[in-house]
Parts: sequence; structure tokens; C-alpha cells
Amino acid sequence: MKLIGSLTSPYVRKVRIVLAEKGINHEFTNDPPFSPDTRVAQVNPLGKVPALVMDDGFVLFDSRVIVEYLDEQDSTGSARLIPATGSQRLRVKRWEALADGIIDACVAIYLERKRPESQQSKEWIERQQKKIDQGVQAAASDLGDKSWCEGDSMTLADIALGCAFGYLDARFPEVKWRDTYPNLVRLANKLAERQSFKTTVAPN
Ligand SMILES: N[C@@H](CCC(=O)N[C@@H](CS)C(=O)NCC(=O)O)C(=O)O
Repeated sequence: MKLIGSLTSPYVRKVRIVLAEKGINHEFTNDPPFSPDTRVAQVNPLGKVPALVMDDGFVLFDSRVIVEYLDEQDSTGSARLIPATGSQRLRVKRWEALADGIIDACVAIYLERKRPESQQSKEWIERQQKKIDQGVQAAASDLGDKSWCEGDSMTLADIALGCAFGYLDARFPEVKWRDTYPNLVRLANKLAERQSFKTTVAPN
């Protein structure tokens, strides 16, 4: 299978971390979707990364669908990152939605700031900023003093949140989440020690 993505996308990073954690063999094609010569739309009609081209040519998107598929691949007998059933499954998926939602708001601001200054909407940026602030606050409150977001080992919830932290640090240093939420810092530091996180840090 072949993953098409960019080295800076937090959604792609989530998929790359899942691939690494599960030890799944794959090729990676770096195809930033905003570059003029991108071919992403030839595989994903939405023109977005990540896209996963399976061995039979079938293409999966978006990141939430891809990680579901990958988690079912059990080549190395690795632990499930998404519980198969029940309320824990729902809770992990909710964490993922929260983390992806924080990233969505970050990306919206990032793209808005790339427009000519006279065309940027202050109201739009403030609206997205509120989602980031409230999303991070909710994550801190839901994590509390637990070691992991759900259960007693790392799940997709932690991976997704770790990708949101990484994107905040890279693109939004003005969001001072590290000064405000020591429990999130503890989780972020623990995740950052993992090989899967180390090898997927976005280049500057
Ligand atoms: N919900 C999607 C979001 C994917 C997404 O927006 N990716 C960005 C890169 S960070 C992209 O490809 N943008 C290109 C575009 O919007 O045209 C997912 O989780 O895969």
C-alpha cells in the first residue's frame, strides 16, 4: 500500500504514527496538496491528504477512515489502537474528533493568514481561535490526572491529540497551552519520546 501525504500535515502525521506503531509496511509519496504540480486530486477527488492507495488500487481517505482500516491490520499482533466495540470505542473516536477539530481550526487560521491581509477576516480568525482555546481546555479537563486519554495504554485518542499538540507547537507558538495545562504537557512529553512520534516530526 502507498500513503500519499505531505510531511507537514498533522492528519498525515496521525496516519504515519499509526503505521509506525503497528509496523505496517508501506510506501510513502510526499505530494504537498498546495503545490502547483500536485497530483493528489488524481487519487482523492477532494484533493486532500492523506490518501491511502491500497494494493488493488482502491483509495481510502480521509485520515479517520484510513486509521480505522490500518488498525484492523494485525500483521505483527500489535495492540488495537481503537477499541473494537463499546463505550471505550466511542470515547476514543470522540477524542479523535476533538483533536482533529483543534487541527481543523488551526488549518483554517493558517490558510486565512496566507490570504492578502486586506482580504483576511478578523472575525473568522477569532471564531477559529475560540475553537482552539476551548478544544484544548476540554482536552485538559477530560484528561484530568489520567496517564492516557482512555484506558491504561496508548490509543488513537493519544496519537490524535499528540498530533494536535505538534501542530500547535509548529504553527501556533502564541497558543500557550504548555504554560496552562501541565497534564497535557505530561502526555505530550511522554508521546514525544516514542519512535513513531520522533520520526514524524514536521520539518521546518
Ligand atoms: N478531514 C481530513 C482533512 C485532510 C486535510 O484537510 N488535509 C489538508 C492538508 S493538512 C489538505 O490536504 N488540504 C488541501 C486542500 O484543502 O485543498 C482528514 O482527516 O484527512
